[in-house]
Amino acid sequence: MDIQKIRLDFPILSRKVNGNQLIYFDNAATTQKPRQVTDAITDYYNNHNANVHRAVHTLSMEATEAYEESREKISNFISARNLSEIVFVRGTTEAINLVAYSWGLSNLNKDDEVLLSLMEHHSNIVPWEIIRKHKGFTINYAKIKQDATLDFEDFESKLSKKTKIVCLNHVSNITGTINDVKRLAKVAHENGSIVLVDGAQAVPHMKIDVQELDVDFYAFSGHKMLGPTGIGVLYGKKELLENMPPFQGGGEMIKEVSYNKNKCEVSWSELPGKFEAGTPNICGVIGLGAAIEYLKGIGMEEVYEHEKELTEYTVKHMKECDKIKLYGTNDLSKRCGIIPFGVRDISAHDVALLCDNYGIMIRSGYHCAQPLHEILKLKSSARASFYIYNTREEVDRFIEVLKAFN
Ligand code: 7TS
Repeated sequence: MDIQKIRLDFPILSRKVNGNQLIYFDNAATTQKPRQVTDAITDYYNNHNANVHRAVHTLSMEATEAYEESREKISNFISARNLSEIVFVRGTTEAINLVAYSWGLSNLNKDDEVLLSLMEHHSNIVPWEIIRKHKGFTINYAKIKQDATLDFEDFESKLSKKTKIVCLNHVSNITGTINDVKRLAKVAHENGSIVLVDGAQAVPHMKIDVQELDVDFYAFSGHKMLGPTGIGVLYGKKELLENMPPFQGGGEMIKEVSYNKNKCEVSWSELPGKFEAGTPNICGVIGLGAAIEYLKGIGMEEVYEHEKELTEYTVKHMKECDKIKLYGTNDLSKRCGIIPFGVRDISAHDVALLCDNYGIMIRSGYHCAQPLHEILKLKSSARASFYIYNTREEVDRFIEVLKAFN
Protein backbone atom coordinates (compact mmCIF):
# COMPACT_ATOMS: atom_id res chain seq x y z
CA MET A 1 0.00 0.00 0.00
CA ASP A 2 1.64 3.22 -1.19
CA ILE A 3 0.31 5.80 1.26
CA GLN A 4 2.13 8.73 -0.27
CA LYS A 5 0.54 7.92 -3.63
CA ILE A 6 -2.87 7.52 -2.00
CA ARG A 7 -2.50 10.89 -0.25
CA LEU A 8 -2.09 12.64 -3.61
CA ASP A 9 -5.65 11.62 -4.48
CA PHE A 10 -6.99 13.66 -1.54
CA PRO A 11 -6.58 17.39 -2.27
CA ILE A 12 -7.73 18.39 1.23
CA LEU A 13 -4.73 16.65 2.82
CA SER A 14 -2.40 19.28 1.41
CA ARG A 15 -4.17 22.18 3.12
CA LYS A 16 -3.07 23.92 6.27
CA VAL A 17 -5.19 24.56 9.33
CA ASN A 18 -4.14 27.23 11.83
CA GLY A 19 -0.81 27.49 10.05
CA ASN A 20 -0.07 23.76 10.37
CA GLN A 21 -0.24 20.89 7.93
CA LEU A 22 -3.68 19.29 8.31
CA ILE A 23 -3.75 15.99 10.17
CA TYR A 24 -7.17 14.43 9.82
CA PHE A 25 -7.90 11.94 12.62
CA ASP A 26 -11.71 12.19 12.65
CA ASN A 27 -12.43 9.43 10.17
CA ALA A 28 -15.02 7.66 12.33
CA ALA A 29 -17.18 10.77 11.92
CA THR A 30 -16.61 11.03 8.16
CA THR A 31 -13.72 10.36 5.81
CA GLN A 32 -12.15 12.63 3.23
CA LYS A 33 -12.97 12.12 -0.45
CA PRO A 34 -10.51 11.24 -3.20
CA ARG A 35 -10.56 13.02 -6.56
CA GLN A 36 -11.91 9.81 -8.16
CA VAL A 37 -15.12 10.22 -6.14
CA THR A 38 -15.59 13.95 -6.70
CA ASP A 39 -14.71 13.46 -10.41
CA ALA A 40 -17.40 10.78 -10.77
CA ILE A 41 -19.96 13.15 -9.25
CA THR A 42 -18.86 16.06 -11.46
CA ASP A 43 -18.92 13.84 -14.54
CA TYR A 44 -22.45 12.73 -13.75
CA TYR A 45 -23.67 16.34 -13.39
CA ASN A 46 -21.67 17.68 -16.34
CA ASN A 47 -22.43 14.89 -18.79
CA HIS A 48 -25.26 12.57 -17.82
CA ASN A 49 -27.61 14.35 -15.39
CA ALA A 50 -31.20 13.07 -15.62
CA ASN A 51 -33.70 11.34 -13.37
CA VAL A 52 -33.44 7.55 -13.17
CA HIS A 53 -35.85 4.70 -13.98
CA ARG A 54 -38.49 6.87 -15.61
CA ALA A 55 -37.68 8.13 -19.09
CA VAL A 56 -36.64 6.55 -22.39
CA HIS A 57 -34.26 9.33 -23.43
CA THR A 58 -30.50 8.86 -23.64
CA LEU A 59 -29.54 10.85 -20.55
CA SER A 60 -32.03 9.04 -18.34
CA MET A 61 -30.79 5.69 -19.65
CA GLU A 62 -27.17 6.68 -18.93
CA ALA A 63 -28.02 7.92 -15.43
CA THR A 64 -30.01 4.73 -14.72
CA GLU A 65 -27.17 2.57 -15.97
CA ALA A 66 -24.62 4.34 -13.77
CA TYR A 67 -26.98 4.18 -10.77
CA GLU A 68 -27.62 0.45 -11.18
CA GLU A 69 -23.95 -0.27 -11.88
CA SER A 70 -23.18 1.17 -8.43
CA ARG A 71 -25.74 -1.17 -6.89
CA GLU A 72 -23.92 -4.06 -8.52
CA LYS A 73 -20.53 -2.84 -7.22
CA ILE A 74 -21.92 -2.56 -3.69
CA SER A 75 -23.62 -5.93 -3.87
CA ASN A 76 -20.33 -7.56 -4.93
CA PHE A 77 -18.37 -5.60 -2.34
CA ILE A 78 -20.36 -7.09 0.55
CA SER A 79 -21.11 -10.41 -1.21
CA ALA A 80 -24.90 -10.10 -1.24
CA ARG A 81 -26.74 -12.92 -3.02
CA ASN A 82 -28.91 -10.68 -5.08
CA LEU A 83 -29.04 -7.07 -6.33
CA SER A 84 -32.54 -6.67 -4.92
CA GLU A 85 -31.05 -7.04 -1.42
CA ILE A 86 -29.28 -3.67 -1.75
CA VAL A 87 -31.52 -0.74 -0.80
CA PHE A 88 -30.22 2.81 -1.11
CA VAL A 89 -30.95 5.01 1.89
CA ARG A 90 -29.51 8.24 3.34
CA GLY A 91 -27.13 6.43 5.67
CA THR A 92 -26.94 3.99 8.57
CA THR A 93 -29.45 6.03 10.54
CA GLU A 94 -32.07 5.81 7.83
CA ALA A 95 -31.34 2.12 7.23
CA ILE A 96 -32.03 1.27 10.89
CA ASN A 97 -35.12 3.48 10.94
CA LEU A 98 -36.37 1.67 7.83
CA VAL A 99 -36.08 -1.70 9.57
CA ALA A 100 -37.60 -0.38 12.81
CA TYR A 101 -40.59 1.28 11.13
CA SER A 102 -41.22 -1.28 8.38
CA TRP A 103 -40.25 -4.63 9.94
CA GLY A 104 -40.61 -3.52 13.56
CA LEU A 105 -44.06 -1.95 13.41
CA SER A 106 -45.49 -4.94 11.54
CA ASN A 107 -43.73 -7.73 13.48
CA LEU A 108 -43.29 -6.57 17.06
CA ASN A 109 -46.07 -6.82 19.59
CA LYS A 110 -46.62 -6.27 23.30
CA ASP A 111 -45.14 -9.59 24.48
CA ASP A 112 -42.07 -9.46 22.23
CA GLU A 113 -38.53 -8.44 23.07
CA VAL A 114 -35.77 -6.63 21.20
CA LEU A 115 -32.17 -7.17 22.26
CA LEU A 116 -29.70 -4.29 21.84
CA SER A 117 -26.34 -3.69 23.48
CA LEU A 118 -25.10 -0.86 25.65
CA MET A 119 -22.38 -0.03 23.14
CA GLU A 120 -24.76 1.09 20.41
CA HIS A 121 -24.67 4.41 18.62
CA HIS A 122 -27.88 6.34 19.36
CA SER A 123 -29.10 5.53 15.84
CA ASN A 124 -29.40 1.87 16.90
CA ILE A 125 -31.21 2.73 20.15
CA VAL A 126 -33.54 5.65 19.50
CA PRO A 127 -35.59 4.18 16.56
CA TRP A 128 -36.34 1.10 18.70
CA GLU A 129 -37.27 3.23 21.71
CA ILE A 130 -39.58 5.32 19.49
CA ILE A 131 -41.49 2.35 18.10
CA ARG A 132 -41.56 0.68 21.52
CA LYS A 133 -43.87 3.56 22.55
CA HIS A 134 -46.27 2.54 19.75
CA LYS A 135 -46.15 -1.23 20.23
CA GLY A 136 -45.30 -1.70 23.90
CA PHE A 137 -42.66 -4.44 23.50
CA THR A 138 -39.67 -4.79 25.84
CA ILE A 139 -36.12 -3.72 24.98
CA ASN A 140 -33.25 -5.48 26.73
CA TYR A 141 -29.70 -4.17 26.69
CA ALA A 142 -26.76 -6.59 26.77
CA LYS A 143 -24.04 -5.41 29.17
CA ILE A 144 -20.57 -4.22 28.34
CA LYS A 145 -17.50 -5.24 30.32
CA GLN A 146 -15.16 -2.66 31.84
CA ASP A 147 -12.77 -3.10 28.90
CA ALA A 148 -15.65 -1.99 26.61
CA THR A 149 -16.16 -5.39 24.99
CA LEU A 150 -19.55 -7.06 24.83
CA ASP A 151 -20.44 -9.32 27.76
CA PHE A 152 -21.29 -12.42 25.75
CA GLU A 153 -22.73 -14.34 28.70
CA ASP A 154 -25.06 -11.46 29.49
CA PHE A 155 -26.01 -11.23 25.81
CA GLU A 156 -26.86 -14.95 25.73
CA SER A 157 -28.77 -14.79 29.00
CA LYS A 158 -30.94 -11.97 27.63
CA LEU A 159 -31.92 -13.92 24.53
CA SER A 160 -35.29 -15.49 25.18
CA LYS A 161 -37.97 -17.13 23.09
CA LYS A 162 -39.62 -13.71 23.07
CA THR A 163 -36.60 -12.05 21.43
CA LYS A 164 -37.66 -11.33 17.85
CA ILE A 165 -34.67 -9.24 16.77
CA VAL A 166 -31.11 -8.61 17.94
CA CYS A 167 -29.54 -5.28 16.90
CA LEU A 168 -25.82 -4.78 17.38
CA ASN A 169 -22.96 -2.83 15.94
CA HIS A 170 -20.14 -4.65 14.19
CA VAL A 171 -17.54 -2.14 15.39
CA SER A 172 -18.08 0.39 18.18
CA ASN A 173 -17.60 4.01 17.11
CA ILE A 174 -16.25 4.90 20.56
CA THR A 175 -13.76 2.15 21.30
CA GLY A 176 -13.26 0.44 17.94
CA THR A 177 -14.19 -2.90 19.56
CA ILE A 178 -14.97 -5.50 16.90
CA ASN A 179 -17.93 -7.68 17.82
CA ASP A 180 -17.90 -11.31 16.74
CA VAL A 181 -21.00 -10.81 14.65
CA LYS A 182 -20.85 -14.26 13.06
CA ARG A 183 -20.95 -15.98 16.45
CA LEU A 184 -23.63 -13.63 17.78
CA ALA A 185 -25.79 -14.16 14.67
CA LYS A 186 -25.46 -17.94 14.98
CA VAL A 187 -26.58 -17.89 18.61
CA ALA A 188 -29.43 -15.48 17.81
CA HIS A 189 -30.63 -17.61 14.89
CA GLU A 190 -30.53 -20.78 17.00
CA ASN A 191 -32.81 -18.92 19.36
CA GLY A 192 -35.16 -18.01 16.50
CA SER A 193 -34.31 -14.29 16.46
CA ILE A 194 -33.33 -12.28 13.39
CA VAL A 195 -30.24 -10.06 13.40
CA LEU A 196 -29.61 -6.47 12.36
CA VAL A 197 -26.01 -5.29 12.28
CA ASP A 198 -24.95 -1.65 12.30
CA GLY A 199 -21.88 -1.83 10.07
CA ALA A 200 -21.16 1.92 9.90
CA GLN A 201 -17.67 1.48 11.39
CA ALA A 202 -16.94 -1.91 9.85
CA VAL A 203 -17.58 -1.81 6.08
CA PRO A 204 -15.06 1.03 5.54
CA HIS A 205 -12.28 -0.88 7.28
CA MET A 206 -12.52 -4.63 6.62
CA LYS A 207 -13.78 -7.18 4.14
CA ILE A 208 -17.47 -7.82 4.80
CA ASP A 209 -19.27 -10.86 3.47
CA VAL A 210 -22.90 -10.71 4.54
CA GLN A 211 -23.51 -14.31 3.51
CA GLU A 212 -20.63 -15.60 5.57
CA LEU A 213 -21.71 -13.53 8.58
CA ASP A 214 -25.24 -14.76 7.93
CA VAL A 215 -26.92 -11.62 9.21
CA ASP A 216 -30.44 -10.59 8.18
CA PHE A 217 -29.94 -6.83 7.88
CA TYR A 218 -26.68 -4.92 7.56
CA ALA A 219 -26.57 -1.09 7.53
CA PHE A 220 -23.76 1.27 6.52
CA SER A 221 -23.00 4.83 5.39
CA GLY A 222 -21.16 5.94 2.24
CA HIS A 223 -19.54 9.00 3.79
CA LYS A 224 -17.47 6.94 6.23
CA MET A 225 -15.85 5.05 3.35
CA LEU A 226 -14.70 7.82 0.98
CA GLY A 227 -18.17 8.34 -0.52
CA PRO A 228 -20.39 11.41 -0.38
CA THR A 229 -22.74 12.28 2.49
CA GLY A 230 -26.45 11.50 2.22
CA ILE A 231 -26.04 8.01 0.78
CA GLY A 232 -25.97 4.68 2.55
CA VAL A 233 -27.08 1.11 2.19
CA LEU A 234 -29.45 -1.28 3.84
CA TYR A 235 -28.66 -4.88 2.96
CA GLY A 236 -31.55 -7.18 3.77
CA LYS A 237 -32.22 -10.83 3.04
CA LYS A 238 -34.61 -10.96 0.12
CA GLU A 239 -37.26 -13.07 1.84
CA LEU A 240 -37.42 -10.57 4.72
CA LEU A 241 -37.50 -7.46 2.52
CA GLU A 242 -40.18 -9.04 0.34
CA ASN A 243 -42.48 -9.52 3.30
CA MET A 244 -42.00 -6.04 4.72
CA PRO A 245 -44.34 -3.11 4.00
CA PRO A 246 -42.83 0.04 2.41
CA PHE A 247 -41.18 2.57 4.68
CA GLN A 248 -42.10 5.65 2.63
CA GLY A 249 -44.69 6.17 -0.09
CA GLY A 250 -44.29 8.09 -3.33
CA GLY A 251 -43.07 7.72 -6.89
CA GLU A 252 -40.95 4.74 -7.95
CA MET A 253 -42.03 2.45 -5.13
CA ILE A 254 -45.41 1.59 -6.66
CA LYS A 255 -46.42 -0.84 -9.36
CA GLU A 256 -49.93 0.55 -9.78
CA VAL A 257 -52.17 3.18 -8.24
CA SER A 258 -55.77 2.87 -9.43
CA TYR A 259 -58.63 5.14 -8.48
CA ASN A 260 -61.93 3.54 -7.68
CA LYS A 261 -64.87 4.91 -5.70
CA ASN A 262 -63.00 7.70 -3.96
CA LYS A 263 -60.12 5.41 -3.00
CA CYS A 264 -56.73 4.64 -4.52
CA GLU A 265 -55.67 0.99 -4.59
CA VAL A 266 -51.87 0.74 -4.48
CA SER A 267 -49.55 -2.16 -5.26
CA TRP A 268 -45.82 -2.05 -4.59
CA SER A 269 -42.83 -2.25 -6.96
CA GLU A 270 -40.53 -5.21 -6.94
CA LEU A 271 -37.46 -5.00 -4.67
CA PRO A 272 -35.49 -2.86 -4.15
CA GLY A 273 -37.76 -0.17 -5.70
CA LYS A 274 -40.38 -0.75 -2.98
CA PHE A 275 -37.98 0.89 -0.51
CA GLU A 276 -36.66 3.68 -2.74
CA ALA A 277 -39.55 6.15 -2.88
CA GLY A 278 -39.06 9.39 -4.84
CA THR A 279 -36.07 10.66 -6.80
CA PRO A 280 -33.06 9.03 -5.18
CA ASN A 281 -29.65 10.50 -4.37
CA ILE A 282 -28.32 9.67 -7.84
CA CYS A 283 -24.99 11.50 -7.57
CA GLY A 284 -24.52 10.00 -4.11
CA VAL A 285 -25.00 6.48 -5.43
CA ILE A 286 -22.58 7.12 -8.30
CA GLY A 287 -20.05 8.66 -5.90
CA LEU A 288 -20.34 5.66 -3.57
CA GLY A 289 -19.74 3.34 -6.53
CA ALA A 290 -16.53 5.26 -7.27
CA ALA A 291 -15.49 5.04 -3.60
CA ILE A 292 -15.93 1.27 -3.68
CA GLU A 293 -13.86 0.99 -6.84
CA TYR A 294 -11.16 3.00 -5.09
CA LEU A 295 -11.18 0.78 -1.98
CA LYS A 296 -11.18 -2.38 -4.10
CA GLY A 297 -8.15 -0.99 -5.92
CA ILE A 298 -6.30 -0.94 -2.59
CA GLY A 299 -7.82 -4.17 -1.22
CA MET A 300 -9.76 -4.37 2.04
CA GLU A 301 -7.21 -6.70 3.66
CA GLU A 302 -4.57 -4.00 3.03
CA VAL A 303 -6.86 -1.32 4.46
CA TYR A 304 -7.42 -3.39 7.61
CA GLU A 305 -3.72 -4.22 8.05
CA HIS A 306 -2.67 -0.60 7.60
CA GLU A 307 -5.07 0.63 10.27
CA LYS A 308 -4.18 -2.22 12.62
CA GLU A 309 -0.49 -1.44 12.30
CA LEU A 310 -1.10 2.29 12.85
CA THR A 311 -3.30 1.58 15.88
CA GLU A 312 -0.64 -0.67 17.46
CA TYR A 313 1.98 2.00 16.85
CA THR A 314 -0.19 4.75 18.35
CA VAL A 315 -1.27 2.76 21.41
CA LYS A 316 2.33 1.76 22.13
CA HIS A 317 3.51 5.38 22.05
CA MET A 318 0.51 6.79 23.91
CA LYS A 319 1.10 4.26 26.71
CA GLU A 320 4.58 5.73 27.21
CA CYS A 321 3.03 9.02 28.25
CA ASP A 322 1.74 9.03 31.88
CA LYS A 323 -0.81 11.74 31.45
CA ILE A 324 -2.61 9.95 28.62
CA LYS A 325 -5.26 7.43 29.62
CA LEU A 326 -6.39 4.98 26.98
CA TYR A 327 -9.87 3.45 27.09
CA GLY A 328 -11.09 0.20 25.59
CA THR A 329 -9.66 -3.29 25.40
CA ASN A 330 -5.91 -3.95 25.45
CA ASP A 331 -6.46 -6.83 23.05
CA LEU A 332 -5.75 -4.98 19.83
CA SER A 333 -6.79 -7.96 17.72
CA LYS A 334 -10.35 -7.08 18.78
CA ARG A 335 -9.98 -3.42 17.79
CA CYS A 336 -10.23 -1.27 14.66
CA GLY A 337 -8.43 2.03 14.05
CA ILE A 338 -10.31 4.02 16.69
CA ILE A 339 -8.46 5.29 19.75
CA PRO A 340 -10.48 6.71 22.65
CA PHE A 341 -8.44 8.51 25.28
CA GLY A 342 -8.23 11.23 27.89
CA VAL A 343 -5.47 13.60 28.99
CA ARG A 344 -5.05 14.13 32.73
CA ASP A 345 -6.59 17.38 34.03
CA ILE A 346 -7.76 18.49 30.58
CA SER A 347 -11.35 18.05 29.38
CA ALA A 348 -11.89 16.11 26.15
CA HIS A 349 -13.20 19.24 24.40
CA ASP A 350 -10.12 21.20 25.44
CA VAL A 351 -7.88 18.41 24.17
CA ALA A 352 -9.66 18.58 20.80
CA LEU A 353 -9.44 22.39 20.71
CA LEU A 354 -5.74 22.33 21.60
CA CYS A 355 -5.11 19.74 18.89
CA ASP A 356 -6.98 21.95 16.43
CA ASN A 357 -4.52 24.76 17.15
CA TYR A 358 -1.89 22.43 15.68
CA GLY A 359 -3.99 21.47 12.66
CA ILE A 360 -4.98 18.09 14.14
CA MET A 361 -8.65 17.16 13.83
CA ILE A 362 -9.92 14.76 16.49
CA ARG A 363 -13.37 14.35 18.00
CA SER A 364 -14.49 14.86 21.57
CA GLY A 365 -17.74 14.37 23.47
CA TYR A 366 -20.13 11.44 23.73
CA HIS A 367 -19.89 10.48 20.05
CA CYS A 368 -23.64 9.74 20.07
CA ALA A 369 -23.16 6.88 22.53
CA GLN A 370 -24.04 8.21 25.97
CA PRO A 371 -24.90 4.83 27.57
CA LEU A 372 -21.40 3.51 26.88
CA HIS A 373 -19.83 6.59 28.45
CA GLU A 374 -22.04 6.17 31.53
CA ILE A 375 -20.85 2.56 31.92
CA LEU A 376 -17.21 3.50 31.54
CA LYS A 377 -17.90 6.33 34.04
CA LEU A 378 -16.67 8.97 31.62
CA LYS A 379 -18.09 12.45 31.23
CA SER A 380 -16.76 12.44 27.67
CA SER A 381 -13.80 11.16 25.69
CA ALA A 382 -11.38 12.31 23.02
CA ARG A 383 -11.08 10.10 19.95
CA ALA A 384 -8.54 9.73 17.17
CA SER A 385 -9.68 7.57 14.27
CA PHE A 386 -7.63 6.54 11.25
CA TYR A 387 -8.05 5.77 7.60
CA ILE A 388 -6.02 4.75 4.57
CA TYR A 389 -4.20 8.08 4.19
CA ASN A 390 -2.94 8.41 7.77
CA THR A 391 0.74 7.89 8.51
CA ARG A 392 3.13 7.14 11.37
CA GLU A 393 4.60 10.62 10.91
CA GLU A 394 1.17 12.12 11.62
CA VAL A 395 0.87 9.96 14.73
CA ASP A 396 4.34 11.11 15.90
CA ARG A 397 3.30 14.74 15.54
CA PHE A 398 0.00 14.09 17.35
CA ILE A 399 1.74 12.49 20.32
CA GLU A 400 4.36 15.22 20.39
CA VAL A 401 1.51 17.79 20.59
CA LEU A 402 -0.30 15.85 23.34
CA LYS A 403 2.91 15.56 25.36
CA ALA A 404 3.40 19.32 25.20
CA PHE A 405 0.04 20.09 26.89
CA ASN A 406 0.24 21.17 30.50
N1 7TS B 1 -23.69 3.71 13.78
C1 7TS B 1 -22.41 3.90 14.11
C2 7TS B 1 -21.63 2.77 14.75
C3 7TS B 1 -21.81 5.12 13.84
O1 7TS B 1 -20.53 5.31 14.17
C4 7TS B 1 -22.57 6.16 13.25
C5 7TS B 1 -22.01 7.53 13.04
C6 7TS B 1 -23.88 5.89 12.90
C7 7TS B 1 -24.42 4.65 13.18
C8 7TS B 1 -24.74 6.88 12.19
O2 7TS B 1 -24.29 7.05 10.89
P1 7TS B 1 -24.92 8.14 9.92
O3 7TS B 1 -24.05 8.12 8.72
O4 7TS B 1 -26.31 7.70 9.63
O5 7TS B 1 -24.87 9.44 10.67
N2 7TS B 1 -20.95 7.86 13.91
C9 7TS B 1 -20.41 9.06 14.09
C10 7TS B 1 -19.31 9.25 14.93
O6 7TS B 1 -18.76 8.36 15.57
N3 7TS B 1 -18.96 10.55 14.91
O7 7TS B 1 -19.79 11.19 14.08
C11 7TS B 1 -20.71 10.28 13.57
